[in-house]
Amino acid sequence: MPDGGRPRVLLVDPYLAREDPMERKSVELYPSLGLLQLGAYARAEGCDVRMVDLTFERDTAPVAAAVRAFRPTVLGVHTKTLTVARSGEIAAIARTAGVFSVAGGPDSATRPELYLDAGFDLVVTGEGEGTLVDVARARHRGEEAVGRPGTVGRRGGRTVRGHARPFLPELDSLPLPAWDLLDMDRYLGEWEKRTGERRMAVLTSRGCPFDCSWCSKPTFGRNFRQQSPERVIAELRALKERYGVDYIRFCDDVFGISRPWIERLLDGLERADLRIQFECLARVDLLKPDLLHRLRAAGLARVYVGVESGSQKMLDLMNRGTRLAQVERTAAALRAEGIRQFWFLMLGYPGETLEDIEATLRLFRRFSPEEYSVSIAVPVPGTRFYDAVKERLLGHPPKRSAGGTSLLYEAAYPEALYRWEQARFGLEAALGKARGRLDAEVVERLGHVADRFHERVATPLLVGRRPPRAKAE
Ligand code: B12
Ligand code: SF4
Repeated sequence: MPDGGRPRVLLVDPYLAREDPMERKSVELYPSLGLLQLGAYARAEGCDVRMVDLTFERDTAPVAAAVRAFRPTVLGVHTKTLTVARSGEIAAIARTAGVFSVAGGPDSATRPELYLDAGFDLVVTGEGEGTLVDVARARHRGEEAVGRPGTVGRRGGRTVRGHARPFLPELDSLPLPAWDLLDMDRYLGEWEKRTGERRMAVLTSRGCPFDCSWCSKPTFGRNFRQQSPERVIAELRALKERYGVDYIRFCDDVFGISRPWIERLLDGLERADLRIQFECLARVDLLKPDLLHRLRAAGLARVYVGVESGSQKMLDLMNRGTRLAQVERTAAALRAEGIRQFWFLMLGYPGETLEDIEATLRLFRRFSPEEYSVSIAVPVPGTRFYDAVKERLLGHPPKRSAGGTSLLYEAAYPEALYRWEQARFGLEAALGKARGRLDAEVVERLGHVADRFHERVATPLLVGRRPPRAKAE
């Protein structure tokens, strides 16, 4: 039924940081930029918007309270694999209160049926801004929302998929994220306590044109759009002036895909005299040494690089599109510039043998990145990797899609081998740190003992007699 006034939209982030062991370890507290952007857009389009962010809460009680107080036309939940169970709880709260609930975000876009089964009235797949407002207006007018573009819902027990909604043509037309919907002081205060910096996340683009076999890109796929450098600078300025932000995490899938774009951004930053440090995720093929030099001067403090493997064969099997020579050039240039490097490494991708893992360890040893994460390959639904191994899944679904701490499909070797290999990287990192401090000969000897133990004891014990499978995708 139409309820007068404006459509009311309640956005919910179901993520509870206290339940995430990874978060406790690695301190990455940033709000969902998707929700902030949705909130800003819906408000600009005439909706009354509130947000409940569970990040620092104990349970879902604040959602129930907000539903009672605000009586939303639509309650929208941001979904990730990690939070699927809590999203279901929130759908139940909405249902009990007679409120129309919508799921959106990467997980529900990949498996909408699961969310409909869990009690959501509708799933928004793909870019959410236009669809959320369309659905809120329809509900406000008392109209049916199932079947509208960009949605999946059910009618009479049958699943109904609306047409795909086209992407927004122009990212610059989006309003600045609605930071005021959040407890910004809490986020910034947490960072300040831990690092001394007031850190916030910013996006300059949507999508990624590359095509790595294991990468899930349910929302934007390979469609790649950028904001103008001028718009990015306006956002940085607003964060600095309104909230005292002095450190930015650029959250783009890949930062600085276009060289002319990044040159314009750097020119603009110089002129704006903003003095903000930043970090980003980038590809080794794009980070040319001369660019790194300019980025360093502009405030680049840390780069996340998807090195993934020290074996060219594996990089090719993953369809990474990168060369080992590029990894080496970039790692050396980052070191020379004094920029911290965080390497992502992956073990257990189909086709990988013990020799390939050794090659990765050798590369790691050679460059000793300041930080790293070495995960066991996670077959995420919707990827070519998943399709290649879906007959060999081990039956315990990932609690977190980016966990990477257990083996989720029957790979070439048993899980224990990969866990042991992860421990070897840990040891190697410790030796790398010890190199500058302890007697070099002692460190080398320790490394040698560990290698011998690996060859003579651990590998025969853990690999057993199972022959490695060489089957790739
Ligand atoms: C930035 C980022 C982070 C940041 C900030 C996270 C946060 N608070 O959301 C940090 C580094 C902290 C992070 C952590 C994690 N992340 Co992360 N992250 C990203 C990244 C690179 C960008 C997210 C983003 O801002 N996108 C841009 C916005 C505009 O898009 P969006 O969020 O998808 O929202 C749009 C639509 O999906 C839709 N939408 C979204 N929500 C809703 C809700 C409603 C109601 C509606 C209608 C529409 C809608 O509309 C939005 C606007 O168009 C994505 C990859 C990606 N490209 O999306 C991974 C990604 C979201 N992360 C992922 C994962 C797994 C994690 C972790 C679980 C990792 C871990 N710890 O193990 C944690 C979870 C922490 C958390 N707080 O939830 C996965 C999620 C996969 C999945 N199926 O769950 C992704 C997709 C990466 C991947 N390919 O594996 N992450
Ligand atoms: S892994 Fe990174 S570079 Fe590769 S397709 Fe995904 S987002 Fe793009």
